[in-house]
Amino acid sequence: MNIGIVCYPTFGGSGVVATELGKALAQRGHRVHFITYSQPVRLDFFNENLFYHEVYVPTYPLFQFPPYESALASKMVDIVQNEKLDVLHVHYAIPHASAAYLAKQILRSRGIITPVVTTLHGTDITLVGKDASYEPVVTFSINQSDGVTSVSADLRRETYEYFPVDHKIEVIPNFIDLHRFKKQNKSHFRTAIAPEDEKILIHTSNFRSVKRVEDVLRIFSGVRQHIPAKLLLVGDGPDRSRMEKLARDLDCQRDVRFLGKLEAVEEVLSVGDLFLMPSENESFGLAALEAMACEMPVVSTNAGGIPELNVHNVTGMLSNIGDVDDMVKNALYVLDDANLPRFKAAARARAEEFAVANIVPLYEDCYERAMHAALLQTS
Ligand code: GMT
Repeated sequence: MNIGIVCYPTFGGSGVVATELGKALAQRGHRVHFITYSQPVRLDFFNENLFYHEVYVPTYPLFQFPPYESALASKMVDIVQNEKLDVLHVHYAIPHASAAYLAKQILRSRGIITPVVTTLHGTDITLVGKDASYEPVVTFSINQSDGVTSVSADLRRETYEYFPVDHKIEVIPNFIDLHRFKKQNKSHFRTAIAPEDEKILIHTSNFRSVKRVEDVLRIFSGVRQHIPAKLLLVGDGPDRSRMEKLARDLDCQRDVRFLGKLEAVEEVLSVGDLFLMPSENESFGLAALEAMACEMPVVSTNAGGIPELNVHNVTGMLSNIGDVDDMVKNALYVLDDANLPRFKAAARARAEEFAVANIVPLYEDCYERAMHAALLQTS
């Protein structure tokens, strides 16, 4: 198949999933064309089936907001027509699904049928999409797609609850490259971080309020009152300096390291004993899946789609949002040497269920059905 993928190319779950999907599809023999405003961060190797087309947004003094959506739709038209794409797969509804709708109509006027698959990733529905400024466009473009997927059953439920969507939504969860994400021998790194063999807790995120990084620090502070421990924080974002201050206020700054954004996150995850995800909302929780693949159990909230990944008392533990005391209790339970080995093994085993080979064929089937649906509409 000749597939076009549209996504946000920077760090962030939806862009990572889209890029990894494109790479996996290329390895399975499909030709994949990325259409984005800059090179996706994980698209960092050569493969004869992978192509990248940059969306250029010309600016003009009149434009307070350069019209990205128009430039994107025009680029989609160009690539679909000239590269003879069979399907367009857009990740994150805003503004990709509506730009795809526009491109589809333009192509149709030229006699070209273009099936569009839209994947909902989370905040495009739970945070941004619900806003009245976007809702009508989001609803319309979801309903106009030929295939719609969501990354968890919970996100599908939320979409039906908050949007007048009459389209069937198929759940296709996030997936993981188990060859890249596996526990590596990083004993020198572990010794440098935890010279007294302290337990290592890890959190990775974009440091936005939905991640509740404050709870990460409070959980760590509570754990440290009972056992020696270290905390590694990977990522960066708006809340970082406030969190650095909070670490000092909680007097645990000597045991907390802010590592910033990292490409090789799997190397850090390889030294961890417990992953913390106290998010307010999380449609799936890709960061937790990456940690689990590296044999880290997860103490998380039961928000959104997290329980569809993290199985309570098997791969980790679940608590209500904001219940820091419960998460401290759960973390101590998981980290107990009598429990930790079984949690670690179960975390990896659960992650293996989300292997590329199990999930990517679901997208291939979805493309086939979308192509069929688009053809039916025109006959
Ligand atoms: O987590 C983020 O804030 C980034 C966000 C994104 O859209 O890039 O991630 C969302 O999509 C990921 C991939 O499908 C999911 O694993 C994340 O759970 C989801 N984040 C939220 O729902 C907050």
